[in-house]
Amino acid sequence: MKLFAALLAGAALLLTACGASSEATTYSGPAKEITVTIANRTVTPPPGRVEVAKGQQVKITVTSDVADEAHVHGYDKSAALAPGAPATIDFVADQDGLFEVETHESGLQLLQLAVQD
Ligand SMILES: [Cu+2]
Repeated sequence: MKLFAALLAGAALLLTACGASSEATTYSGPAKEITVTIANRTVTPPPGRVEVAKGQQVKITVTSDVADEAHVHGYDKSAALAPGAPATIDFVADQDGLFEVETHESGLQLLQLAVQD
């Protein structure tokens, strides 16, 4: 019984600590969903800057008409692209800065991710 009470107290402490630290830093808005299509080496929408809040979840969905690899620089996240099949790179933008998103086989720039506090 004593052990059980100690475990409960420990769990309560952990919960308190967790709540306190996440309040200051966690972005609570919706995920940023970005959709890019590549056909005949043309990127749609045309490559541009996409603004994201630091801490925001980002989902980049890429569909290419040829096999390729999409890559988010800085975060170093990538996804293999099969012809005509959408692939999603899903991550939390926890570092600020300007990051290129590109394809490796075709060498196209898809967008620039601008992550700001
Ligand atoms: Cu790259």
